[in-house]
Amino acid sequence: ADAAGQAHFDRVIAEDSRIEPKDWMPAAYRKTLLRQVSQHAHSEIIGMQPEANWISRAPSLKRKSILMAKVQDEAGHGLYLYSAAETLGQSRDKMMDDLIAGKARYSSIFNYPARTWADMGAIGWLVDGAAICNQVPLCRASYGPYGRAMVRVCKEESFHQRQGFEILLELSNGTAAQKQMAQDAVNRWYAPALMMFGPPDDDSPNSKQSMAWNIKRFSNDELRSRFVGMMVEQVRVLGLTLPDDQVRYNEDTKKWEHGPLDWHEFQEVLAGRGPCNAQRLERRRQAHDDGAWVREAAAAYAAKQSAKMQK
Ligand code: FAQ
Repeated sequence: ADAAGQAHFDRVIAEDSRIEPKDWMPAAYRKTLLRQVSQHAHSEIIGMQPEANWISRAPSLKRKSILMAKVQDEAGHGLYLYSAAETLGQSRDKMMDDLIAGKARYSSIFNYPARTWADMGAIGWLVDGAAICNQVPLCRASYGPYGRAMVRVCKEESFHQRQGFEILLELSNGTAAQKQMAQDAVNRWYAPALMMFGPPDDDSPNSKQSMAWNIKRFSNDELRSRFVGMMVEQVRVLGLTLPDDQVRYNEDTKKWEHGPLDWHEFQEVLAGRGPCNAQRLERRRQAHDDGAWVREAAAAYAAKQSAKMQK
């Protein structure tokens, strides 16, 4: 069965078609997808925190309702992604246990603090911008449930990015102090946003195989370079600047280049020693404990309903 399964798998990948949950797949394909999709789900859930912290401090009712909607969307993205990961054979409880035990990865970006209201603008513009750039190609990922989840996620992220851009635009056109606050937020989020794309290509152990399996379509550096090109245009409209005087378009390679990034800092954040790692995990543990009664009540209700059905 494995030989036939492998032949089917190889054909599907060669035809750039889709693998579905019940299809045979190589154990390593399942493993790397589970790794990426569960990390992605965790990122959405941990990623709610920097913005949720600002809901009660939003400067107007309109801004507050928009921010609440965005944070709720992130919860929704986490849920579709956990569902996609479950189709690979891992339970949601196990994934959540790994996250709160500090054993699972989530995106480095969410370990940085959101200090001012302008950070809501910078997160939407830069962080969601980077997320879109990375995730649009993932809509074509060879694993069906992941690719399909990405389509809806990307639509919502586009709205998120626009709202962030608009926050920055309004601040940039406000008082000198507001413009400075916007610039300061862009200065702080720029490099961490570039690092969201992962380590440089020659230090990215998973890229080659993931590209061969049509999970990733472009390398980390390729997507990072495209992102810089998008931001260069948009920052002009904002009337702000990128904190990087080495951004340039290389006519020979036809790629955007940027200044050096602090990969030591990236490794520190991945090792759990970023500015907010401990706080983010603690908050998630607390939320998990606080929600225990809801899970218990839902399970008791489901048991009661299924007992009624059997009568
Ligand atoms: N942070 O060999 P590679 C969002 C790890 S967007 C932490 O290059 P790969 C939306 C990597 O896992 C953010 N760890 O790995 C939002 C691997 O370690 P492992 C989520 C990172 O998989 C916005 C090791 O380094 N988006 O949430 C990072 O080929 C606003 C070696 O790396 C996604 O997850 C990092 N930045 O490429 C929500 C997108 N980079 O697993 C709220 C889907 C690398 O072997 C508010 N994921 N590592 O232990 C991907 O596209 C890929 O997994 C990459 C990494 C590109 C992240």
